Amino acid sequence: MQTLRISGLLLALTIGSWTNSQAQAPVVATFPVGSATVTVSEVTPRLNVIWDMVWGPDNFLWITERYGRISRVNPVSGQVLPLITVPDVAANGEAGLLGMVLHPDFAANPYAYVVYTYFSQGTIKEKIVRYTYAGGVLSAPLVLLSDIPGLSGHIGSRLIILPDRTLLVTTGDAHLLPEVQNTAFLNGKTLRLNLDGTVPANNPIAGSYVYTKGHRNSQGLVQLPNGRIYSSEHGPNNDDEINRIEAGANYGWPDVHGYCDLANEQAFCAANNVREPIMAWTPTIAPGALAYYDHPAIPAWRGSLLLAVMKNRQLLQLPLNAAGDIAMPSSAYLVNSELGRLRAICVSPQGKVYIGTSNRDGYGNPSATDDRIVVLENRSFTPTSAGVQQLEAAFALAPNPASTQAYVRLPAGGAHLRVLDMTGRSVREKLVSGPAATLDLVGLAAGVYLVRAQTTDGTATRRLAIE
Ligand SMILES: [Ca+2]
Ligand SMILES: [Ca+2]
Repeated sequence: MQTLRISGLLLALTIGSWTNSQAQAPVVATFPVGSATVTVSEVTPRLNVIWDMVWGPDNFLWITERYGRISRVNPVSGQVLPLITVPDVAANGEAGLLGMVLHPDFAANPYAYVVYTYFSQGTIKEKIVRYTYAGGVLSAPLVLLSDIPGLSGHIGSRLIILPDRTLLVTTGDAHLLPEVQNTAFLNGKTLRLNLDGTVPANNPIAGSYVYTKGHRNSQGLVQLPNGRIYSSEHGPNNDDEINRIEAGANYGWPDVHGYCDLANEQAFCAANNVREPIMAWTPTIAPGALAYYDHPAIPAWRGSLLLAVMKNRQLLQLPLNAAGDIAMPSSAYLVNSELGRLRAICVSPQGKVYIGTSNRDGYGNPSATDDRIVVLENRSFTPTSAGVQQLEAAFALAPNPASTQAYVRLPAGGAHLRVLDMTGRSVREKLVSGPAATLDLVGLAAGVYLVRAQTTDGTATRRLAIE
């Protein structure tokens, strides 16, 4: 029995009982992913444009609906527990209540951060507000940043909190194109804030919230455990994008669409140090939220971005290579399924993928039960022992790619390390008795290897590129 105390709310839950009750939910679809079978079943129906969905420290889904409501959803029973309907949300066209993130130390700092549009002197603006959770409600709004140029479309906006406890926020261009390349304006940017709303001292431009510029309408944002940040972005009639977000970079809009491949774009890109997307789609697909999957429950998805897609009605798996680029081919699931437009996505600690549909957003054909949350899971997966979970959590290699040596982090008791080449042949071995070691790589040819750590509990494997 795992017990969590959160803001005076005592939640006792037994992980095992979930699996049993979840298995009884009616099946919407099944499909193969590698050797696994993924089963899709409904968690809860009759919501209204699920814009964001995050896994809470209480093991509930926390969701925003675009018209303004924030709720906790029991992932087992599907029960929706409303927390608040934000009173000043301007839900107009694509605008409304958008992204949400919870404080990573929620027990000590029970805060939900949301971004939404509101009316200010007759025009739509966007703001970032912190709410405090207590007693089953969100209250005490604290505005961190307001007056971001807004509109009824092209307003982003997804939030994440980085390990240094700063907040990243994507803003859309709000159709104010001359402002997008101008760092004096906050639209068409990724912004970085301290959690009290002040500007971080180490932002790329002193005194400015702007972290990156040149974005059109970014509605997906995720950081991987290795620190890399990815965003998804809507293009016009061409060039939807996946970008690697790096401090101070320029992503080209509106002068560059997708890659720097046209003559006029090449000139602009060279003069302005434009960062090209790592993937672009023409015709467009309308990319929604991004998640990162790296759980053993669905092995063929490990190390991949998962992208919820609206217009093209599918879930895309974008496998990443060691350099952080997308390793083609990508795989599409739930294409034109009865679920329709997919917008919100999150992965639970048990390796289940939760998706929220967006059929009531004005672009879809909603059914009576839309919008819905569904869960994608490998029902045959048996969670591994606590020892293997500790090994999986601790085992890490750096740098990656490496050249002459790699530093290895392991559980306290160490492990037997083997470096395997792509034929599975062991090319180096080392017995390690503590939580850290150095692997000597001198003499190994450049390429991709597997590093396997074996303990008495089991094994874990990581990819290592040697350059
Ligand atoms: Ca771009
Ligand atoms: Ca182009």
